[in-house]
Amino acid sequence: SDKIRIGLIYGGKSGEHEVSLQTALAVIKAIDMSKYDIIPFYITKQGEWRSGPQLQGPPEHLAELAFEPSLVTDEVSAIQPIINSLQYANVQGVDLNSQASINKLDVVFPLLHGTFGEDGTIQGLLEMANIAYVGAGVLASSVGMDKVMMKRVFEQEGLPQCLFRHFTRKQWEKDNAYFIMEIEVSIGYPCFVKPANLGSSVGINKARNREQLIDAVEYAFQFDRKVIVEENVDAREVEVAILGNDEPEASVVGEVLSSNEFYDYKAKYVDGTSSMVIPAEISADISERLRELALRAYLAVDGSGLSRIDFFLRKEDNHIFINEINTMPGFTPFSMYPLLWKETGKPYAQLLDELIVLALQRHNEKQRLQYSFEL
Ligand code: G1L
Repeated sequence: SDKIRIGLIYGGKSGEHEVSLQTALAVIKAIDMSKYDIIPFYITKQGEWRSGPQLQGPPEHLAELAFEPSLVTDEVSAIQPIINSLQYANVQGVDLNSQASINKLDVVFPLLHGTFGEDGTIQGLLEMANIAYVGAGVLASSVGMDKVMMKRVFEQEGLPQCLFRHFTRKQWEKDNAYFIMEIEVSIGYPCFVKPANLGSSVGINKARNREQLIDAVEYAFQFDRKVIVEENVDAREVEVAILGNDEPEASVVGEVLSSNEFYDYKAKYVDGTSSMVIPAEISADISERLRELALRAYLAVDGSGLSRIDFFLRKEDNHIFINEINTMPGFTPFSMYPLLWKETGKPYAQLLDELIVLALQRHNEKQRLQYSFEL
């Protein structure tokens, strides 16, 4: 057929495996099958790639997306040879374009979260295979995944952020007294301790005193070799959705109401557990300022496709702090990102259409670039 062939990559090794499956199902249900063919690629929790047959319609149950090895069809050849090729040392010698089957895909949705999918690794794989994909590229994905790098980029762009300190495990082991002193003098208690590189809230703790700080740091080091300690701000949490490549657009502002200290992984990704107010009840001035800052943050990390930008709005004086950019936001029709666009006038199916166009545009522009020159 002359339909656009869409690959969906979902599942994965990370803790967000189920969320990824739910997101894939939501995309399959909403996408216009008269315009697109859907080819699913399921990654097991063990990291094994399993390609299913082209879908004829949405499956009735989530479990149908988690293919058993026996159901794996011929199309497993679509991506496995690329993975295999890349695993060989001689990457240069592999002609990725000769893997004809993968090139049958027009666009891929990498619906993966965590240290394998959101940090730029799957994006890099798709770049090397020369396949168009939806969302942030390698650079924006990895900057967005590392809180320290993200904050450096934001700082350079002059975006307002809360106070923070960071260190590696080695630095901490060598001189924790120094870091404790620094944190106590500049940030104070309570403060938040986080692994630098996890998308969700795993490994995060609030420390109210020195003893809790030390415990929280040791705990966070179980999840990353870099840890970041942040100031506690008594604030509302507001978010803006960004869509586009070089000329991105900002949505209306939404607010997350969380009774928790910090809204946890479940509330963040599993829909319905945290309540949202869209549009947020804030003044037009603050809303404009937030949207402008969100666009600057997006351009600063060289975003493409989409991102959700999260802010703190300090209760006492409405001071704005940028918290983070999320290049792979929650993405079911009931998640903040799609709801922000719905309120702004773009329903979910249209959002999918536009993301696909953006992916193809970026890919086509890249094809025109010259990667070497002849003398
Ligand atoms: F493909 C998009 F559109 F770029 C994309 C990819 C991934 C949008 C949203 C997400 N989000 C997720 O995959 C997740 C937050 C559900 C993690 Cl599993």
